[in-house]
Amino acid sequence: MSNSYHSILQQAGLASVSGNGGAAAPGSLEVHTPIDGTLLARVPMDSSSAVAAKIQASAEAFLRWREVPGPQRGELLRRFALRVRTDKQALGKLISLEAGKILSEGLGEVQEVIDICDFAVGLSRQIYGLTIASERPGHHLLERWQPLGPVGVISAFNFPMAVWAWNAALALVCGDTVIWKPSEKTPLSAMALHRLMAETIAEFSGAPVAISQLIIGKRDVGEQLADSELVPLVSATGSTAMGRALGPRVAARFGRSLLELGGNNAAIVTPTADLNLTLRAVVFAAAGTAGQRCTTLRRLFVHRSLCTRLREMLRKSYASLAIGSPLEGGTLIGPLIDAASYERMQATLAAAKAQGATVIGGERAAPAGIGGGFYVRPALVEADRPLAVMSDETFAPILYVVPYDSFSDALQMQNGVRQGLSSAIFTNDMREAETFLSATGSDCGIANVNTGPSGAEIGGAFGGEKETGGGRESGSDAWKAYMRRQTQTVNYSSAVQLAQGVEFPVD
Ligand code: UN1
Repeated sequence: MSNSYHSILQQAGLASVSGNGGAAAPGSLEVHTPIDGTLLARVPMDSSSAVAAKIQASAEAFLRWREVPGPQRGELLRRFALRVRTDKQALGKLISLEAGKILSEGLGEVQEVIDICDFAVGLSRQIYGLTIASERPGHHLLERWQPLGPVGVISAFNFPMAVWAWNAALALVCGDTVIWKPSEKTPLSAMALHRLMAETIAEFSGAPVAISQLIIGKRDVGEQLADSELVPLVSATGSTAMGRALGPRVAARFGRSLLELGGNNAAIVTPTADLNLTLRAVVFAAAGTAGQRCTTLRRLFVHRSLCTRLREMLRKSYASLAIGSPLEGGTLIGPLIDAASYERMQATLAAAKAQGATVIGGERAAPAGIGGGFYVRPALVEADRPLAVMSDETFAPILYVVPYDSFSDALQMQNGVRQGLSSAIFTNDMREAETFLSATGSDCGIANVNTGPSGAEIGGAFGGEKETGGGRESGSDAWKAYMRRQTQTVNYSSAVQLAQGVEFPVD
């Protein structure tokens, strides 16, 4: 392994799992960098009895953690965020190395971790309930939020730190404990971040160390979390196929799931759009992160009067995108995560061609000095109407560009897919913008005006409708998903009074 990779692992506190020359135990998890395929580490996986023990320890830790006052729980998150700030560079580089994101996006992801912790610190003093008007004299009706229990968090490779943090920061201040199963493609990012949390907890008196657990493994580990009656909530980010398998398993035991699944995000470009602004926003949203965000822009509907012009602008801009190692300054497009992802992209482009589209780009790229890795030139797919292939999410940089004639057609095309995560409109027409944001407009969880569908701030609730799974994480009142709602009635009169005027005289 190159010295630079080794030093990234070392700076992130992972020297012990790397650099052993591949002499690790059989059956352990191999981690390769998507940059050039180098083996970074062989990580030990948790056996099913180890997973069961961690779930049990989490359930026991919950019994103590739920009694710690909210603001003190917030103090734990404040201290954790200080550590993350100190290690931001090291963690950002590790994300680049393990997930292939360009450094600025790796650092941006660590910033999301910090931001949600700050949010959670504030939240820890704002877990408000309600006082409700009682229909009975001398009665007090309340709604109160109680800690829920151990929360399972299953995260995806493309946000190997932030997705856990959105869940864990809220869950921990809500008095829950957390059991994290990261993607098997990115366990190192999880180990590095979780180590900081474990150290923070160890130095924090009053917090049992088991309130935050990390389990490394494959699908069977996720299934164990899904099936455990000790885990009242499983929050899972990943493909729709994963959610379709997981959701019913959790529901079968009446557990709750919070699902963030596939997106198939669109943007509409109307005649009054500022084209320079639109171009910049579209190229980041569609090609940034090599098309591997669930909020990535995949479908662009452009008013026919602008379509030729915007297609030309996009072709020119795409041709100049710097493809290469995500660790190099100046690179805008890093590698796809693996060979399977590359194959799926090529299959989708072949299908688009077969359905009559013109494909520009999409071919494998070989950045100078890198032997290995699956780099691609981001693809533009120009079609005259929506194609069958556009109804599925391909987790790669493919942007379909389709003209529209009437605004209502554009809206219909944008909403006409099974997924409902994010959406955008580029316009300076107030009526179009407001219609897009109205009940008859975008049907997605996120709707933006003059900014792309990706790169959401943590302050808003994050998630989407339809096959995206309906879950909401991160800001706004998403914290309520991590708590148990309790309606409380207190009778401070000296008489028994039944609701609805029911009479039941007893001697
Ligand atoms: C994801 O791709 O899984 O809005 C989440 C964004 C990020 C989150 C993406 N804040 O692009």
